[in-house]
Amino acid sequence: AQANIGVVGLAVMGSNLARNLASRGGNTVAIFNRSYEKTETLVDEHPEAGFLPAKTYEEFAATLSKPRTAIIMVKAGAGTDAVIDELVRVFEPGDIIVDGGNALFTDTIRREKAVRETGINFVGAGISGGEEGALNGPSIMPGGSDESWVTLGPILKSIAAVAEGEPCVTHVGHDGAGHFVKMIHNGIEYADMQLIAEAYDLIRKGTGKTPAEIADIFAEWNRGELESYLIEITAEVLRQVDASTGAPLVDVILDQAGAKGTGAWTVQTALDLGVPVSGIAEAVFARSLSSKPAQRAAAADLPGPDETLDVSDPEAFVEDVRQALYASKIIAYSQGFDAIVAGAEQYGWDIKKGDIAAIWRGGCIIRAQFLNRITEAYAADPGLVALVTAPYFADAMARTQQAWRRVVVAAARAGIPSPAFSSSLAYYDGLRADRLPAALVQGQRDFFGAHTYKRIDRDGTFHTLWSGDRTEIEAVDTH
Ligand code: NBP
Repeated sequence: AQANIGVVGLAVMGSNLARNLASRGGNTVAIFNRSYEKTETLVDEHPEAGFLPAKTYEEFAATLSKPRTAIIMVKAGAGTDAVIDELVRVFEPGDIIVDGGNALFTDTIRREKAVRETGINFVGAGISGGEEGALNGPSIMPGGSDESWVTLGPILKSIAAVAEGEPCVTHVGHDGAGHFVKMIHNGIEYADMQLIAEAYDLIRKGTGKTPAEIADIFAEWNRGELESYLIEITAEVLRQVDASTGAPLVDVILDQAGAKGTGAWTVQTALDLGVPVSGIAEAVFARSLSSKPAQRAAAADLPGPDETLDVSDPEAFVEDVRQALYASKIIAYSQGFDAIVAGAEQYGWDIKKGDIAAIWRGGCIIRAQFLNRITEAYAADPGLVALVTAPYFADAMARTQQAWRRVVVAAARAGIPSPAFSSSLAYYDGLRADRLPAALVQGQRDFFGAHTYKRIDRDGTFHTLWSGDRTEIEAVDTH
């Protein structure tokens, strides 16, 4: 028997993806793992899948029909490089190697270039949805060549999540485009989670409601425009009671958030591209701050405000927080799409923004009702300069911005940290400002570094002779 697809790496993600390929996709699946016990276990536990196990890379290659297609699901980094070397050794020109791990997109660009020289196709594919998604349908963001998409497309469509009848997979763009978009997805996920956490914190401190009561609020929000997987699971987490203490679980979990690095990658990349992804950055920094127990302990006695959050009308306050959350969330997505646009320009990818929003509607962690609105916005105007300015989102800002301001003011007065809410609002006000104090910054730069400036009233580049008689001269722009 021959397999039409293979999976290398049978830890939790790889095993689940292999089972999905067999059960939902109806594929014949060859499987390989560095240590053979994992392969044996998977075959034994899932006879229904009809897996074709291989003990060596040679056997794995011999089991696959041509063009051979294999998905790597191993620990990102050196493990991925090691597996690619082995597959290149046993595969032939025209075959396809897919990396489904969480690779940094620049690694994917490097690998694609190196593998292409052997005549083999290399596809970096972002796969989102965790273990559950891998088994029942993830959102898949493949890059790579058009040629590989011909073979790979139908296979990936057979295992992807389905949203409103459409499989949540599209050929994102060449080489590292898929892993780039997956990285931005994770960045947005960081922002979304932080915003939800800030909303919870403000409601709890402002109204004294219990986590279980706040769970009901989130469940209610999940029936409206905020409907999303993250809002849904937030209600579940808040409702959970700790078995050993009887306390709400959220109260016994140590308040130090971990991170695996994809949020930081997004921010580092955005800094390189010059894109202000401030909501995502604040979310990454908020996790970093939470995980500094020594600094937090040392600062615990620093003075705070005299007032506490005094909410006279809890229902109105909760509604304000809901609107602040929605407005901030729009900013986070708008910034994430700005980063996609800038990345596409920098790396020469033809990325269809509306299609990206469409494949995020199912399977992945940020799946949400409002992604349809994003797809519509880019369909109506493919050259949209900022998502937040599209009519639907501009209307949403008009509707929510006053509540958003009330929430940020209340949080600041009561000393409740809300970095993502407040930085998103500052970004929004920065975008819409008629004049920015960037003019003064330009003046400062010209003063100490002769960096020159432009004028609003005539063309050219200018410099003031700050250490001389302070007259202005026309300068040659060397910057
Ligand atoms: P792990 O990231 O824990 O990796 C374990 C697998 O890598 C095992 O199969 C292991 O083989 C194999 N491996 C390693 Br480590 N080094 C190897 C090498 N040099 N040669 C061959 N195989 C090697 O597995 P996972 O948690 O299933 O994640 C797989 C990928 O999916 C990762 O890139 C991860 O970042 C990504 N991921 C994505 C999501 C998501 O939501 N999208 C969630 C979790 C993970 P062994 O059994 O012989 O040690």
